[in-house]
Amino acid sequence: MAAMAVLVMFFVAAALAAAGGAELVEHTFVVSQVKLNRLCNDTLVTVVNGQFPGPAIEVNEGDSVAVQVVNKSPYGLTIHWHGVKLQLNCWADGAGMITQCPIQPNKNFTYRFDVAGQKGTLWWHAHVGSLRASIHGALIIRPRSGASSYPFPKPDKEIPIVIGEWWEMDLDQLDKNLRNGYHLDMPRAATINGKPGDLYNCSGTVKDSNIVKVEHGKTYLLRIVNAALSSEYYLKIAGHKFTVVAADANYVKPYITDVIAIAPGETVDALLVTDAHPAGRYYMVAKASQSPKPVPQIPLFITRGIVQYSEGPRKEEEKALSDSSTSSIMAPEMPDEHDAATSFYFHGNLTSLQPQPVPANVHEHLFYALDGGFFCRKGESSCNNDTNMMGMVNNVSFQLPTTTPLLQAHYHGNMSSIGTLRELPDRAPRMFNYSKTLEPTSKATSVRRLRYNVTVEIVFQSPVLADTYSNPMHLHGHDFLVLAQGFGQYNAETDVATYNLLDPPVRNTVHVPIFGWAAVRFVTNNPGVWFLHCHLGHHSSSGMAAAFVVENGPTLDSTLPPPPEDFPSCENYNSRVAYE
Ligand SMILES: *[C@@H]1O[C@H](CO)[C@@H](O)[C@H](O)[C@H]1NC(C)=O
Ligand SMILES: *[C@@H]1O[C@H](CO)[C@@H](O)[C@H](O)[C@H]1NC(C)=O
Ligand SMILES: *[C@@H]1O[C@H](CO)[C@@H](O)[C@H](O)[C@H]1NC(C)=O
Ligand SMILES: *[C@@H]1O[C@H](CO)[C@@H](O)[C@H](O)[C@H]1NC(C)=O
Ligand SMILES: *[C@@H]1O[C@H](CO)[C@@H](O)[C@H](O)[C@H]1NC(C)=O
Ligand SMILES: *[C@@H]1O[C@H](CO)[C@@H](O)[C@H](O)[C@H]1NC(C)=O
Ligand SMILES: *[C@@H]1O[C@H](CO)[C@@H](O)[C@H](O)[C@H]1NC(C)=O
Ligand SMILES: *[C@@H]1O[C@H](CO)[C@@H](O)[C@H](O)[C@H]1NC(C)=O
Ligand SMILES: *[C@@H]1O[C@H](CO)[C@@H](O)[C@H](O)[C@H]1NC(C)=O
Ligand SMILES: [Cu+2]
Repeated sequence: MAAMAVLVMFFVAAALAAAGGAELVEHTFVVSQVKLNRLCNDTLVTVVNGQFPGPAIEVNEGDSVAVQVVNKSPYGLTIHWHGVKLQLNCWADGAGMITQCPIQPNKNFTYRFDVAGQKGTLWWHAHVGSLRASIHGALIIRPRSGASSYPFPKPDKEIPIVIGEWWEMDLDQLDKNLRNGYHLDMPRAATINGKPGDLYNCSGTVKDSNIVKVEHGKTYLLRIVNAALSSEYYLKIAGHKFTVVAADANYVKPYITDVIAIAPGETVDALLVTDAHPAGRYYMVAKASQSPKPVPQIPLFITRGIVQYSEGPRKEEEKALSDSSTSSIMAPEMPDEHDAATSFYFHGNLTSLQPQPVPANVHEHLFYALDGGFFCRKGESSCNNDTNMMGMVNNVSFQLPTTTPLLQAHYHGNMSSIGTLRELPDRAPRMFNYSKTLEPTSKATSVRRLRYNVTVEIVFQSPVLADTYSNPMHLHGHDFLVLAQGFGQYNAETDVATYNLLDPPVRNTVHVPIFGWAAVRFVTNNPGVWFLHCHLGHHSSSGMAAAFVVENGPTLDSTLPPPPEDFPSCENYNSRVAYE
C-alpha cells in the first residue's frame, strides 16, 4: 500500500515535471574576499562563491527562487534581482537602505521571490555602494514549456556574455570617493566573462581571453549583460551579425545588426549564426564609449575574446597561438568611442515583438532633468569645482537614509522620521544649462509618492550642452514602455507626435541618450518603495537617483504583505554618513 502511494507520488511528480510544473530553484551565495589573478597580479576581490562573474541563476518562467546569501565579507551587503518584477514582494528587492538594511558580516539572509511574466536575460548584483562591480551574475529565464517555444529559431546552445570591469581598488573606498564627488577612479580593465583579453599589458595572451567555442552552421543565443560601473559598450564579432531577439527579458522584433550597444544595467539576447569561414578565428570585442571632448577623457577600455570554430586551428597550433601570434585572428572594425549615433539608432530600432497595451490616459506627467551640480562640503569656501560634482535629478542629489530603510519607514507609516526626506519636484526648476560652470545643488532623500494603479509618464532629459553622458535610468519593480527618444531638448508640443503607441520596447532600464531625452510610461501596479537611478556608478553613487513610493491599492492583492520574519535587522546599524 505504502509502496503504491510512493509509486503514485512518483508518477505525479514525474508528470508535473514533464508538464513543466513550477519549481523551487535554490542557491547558496557565499560572499567572501578572495585573491584572483588578472593582469599578472593577484588582487583581493569580493565575489560570490569565489567566482567572477558569479554563478548564473537559471529558471523557467513561473519558478520560485530562494538564494541564501552568506556574508563572509567585511562589508554589509544586499543582493538585487535586477529587472525581476517582484510583484507584492518589494521586501526581496535588495536595494540597500531603500528596501533593507545590509546583511552584516557573518550574517546570512535568504531572498525568496517568484519569476513570473518575463522571459529572457536579467541579472543579479550587489546593491550596496559599488560592490556590484565584482558581485554580479546572469539570471536566465526560459519559457515554462522549454526552449522549443522561443519565438525565434531554437538555438543549439546558449552562452552568457557578461561585460564587466576589473577594479584593483577597494570598492568600498571607491564608493566613498564617488559619494564625495570624486569621479576620477577608474577600473584597470574591461572584461568579458571576467577575462580582460589580450589587449591589456601584462596579459597579451589568448589564455586571458574569453573563448567561445562554436561549430560551423549552428545557432547560438548570446545572453548579454552589461555589469560594468563606468561605461556603455559596443559589442561586435568580426565576420558575424547578430539578430537581437530580446532586451531586459522582453522579446523584441528580430533586429539584425553587426553591432550591439549596451549600457550599464541593460541586457540583450541575440542570436549568432556561425556561418563564417570555419577555419577562421574571430575577435569578439567590447569597446567602451565616452563623452566627446572637451570633457576630460578616460582611458580607452577595450576587451576582447575569441570566437573559435571547432574546425579551426587544432591543439598543436593552439599552443603556438597562445604564446604569441594573434595576427591570424580577424578583428571587427569598432565604432569610434565618441560615436553616440550608433547607440541611439540601436536603441531606436528595438520594438516589442507583440503590440503593447499602451495606457492612453496619463495621470502623472513627470519631467526629470538628469544632471550634475556642485555641493559644498562643510567648511569649504570655494566649492564650484569638478571634484565637488554630484549627480542629481531636478536639482536634488539623492542621499540614502542612514538608519532606517525607506520601505520600512513607509510600511510603519513614519516616513517623517527620515530626517533627510524631501518631495522630488515634478519638473526641473529651470532647464539646466551647464556649458562650463556648474551650478549649486543640495542633497536630500528625494521621494515621489504615487497612488496605486496610475499611469505615469516620465520624460528624462540629459543635459544638452556640455559635460554629459548617456544615462541608463533603471527602475526597480516595474518595466517601462519606452515611447520615444530624441536628441536635443525635449519639446512637448512636437515630440509627442513621435511616440510609438503601438509596439514600444518594454525595458527596466531606459537609455537616455547623451544630449537628448527619452519618454517612458508605466503603471503603478506594485506597491512598495522602488528605487529609480542611473546605472552608471559615478552617477548613481553621487546622487542621480530618487525613490518612488507606490501606495497600496484597495484590495488584499494590491497590498504589500509584511516583511519576512528573518528580515535583516537594522539594530545598531548606522551606515557611514552618506556625505563626508
Ligand atoms: C596589483 O594590484 C595592486 C592592488 O591590488 C596595485 O596596487 C598594484 O599596482 C598592481 N600591480 C600591477 C603590476 O598592476
Ligand atoms: C545563518 O544564520 C542563522 C541565524 O543566525 C544561523 O543559525 C545559521 O547557521 C546561518 N547559516 C549559515 C550557512 O551561515
Ligand atoms: C603597455 O606597456 C607599454 C610599455 O611599458 C606602454 O608603453 C603602454 O602604454 C602600455 N599600454 C597600456 C594599455 O597600459
Ligand atoms: C535604425 O537603424 C538605422 C541604421 O543605423 C538608422 O538609419 C535608423 O534611423 C534607425 N531607426 C530608428 C527608429 O532609430
Ligand atoms: C578643486 O579642488 C581641488 C581639491 O580640493 C583643488 O586641488 C583644486 O585647486 C580646486 N580647483 C579649483 C578650480 O578650485
Ligand atoms: C516607526 O514606527 C515603528 C512602528 O510603529 C516603530 O517601531 C519605530 O520605532 C518607528 N521608527 C521611528 C524612527 O520613529
Ligand atoms: C543656455 O546657454 C546658451 C549658451 O550659453 C544660451 O544661448 C541660452 O540662452 C541658455 N539657455 C538658458 C535656458 O539659460
Ligand atoms: C538648485 O538648488 C540649489 C541648492 O538649494 C540652489 O542654490 C539653486 O538655486 C537651485 N538651482 C535652480 C536652478 O533652481
Ligand atoms: C486600474 O485602473 C483602471 C482604470 O484606469 C481600471 O480599469 C482597472 O480595473 C484598475 N486595476 C486595478 C487592479 O485596480
Ligand atoms: Cu547617469
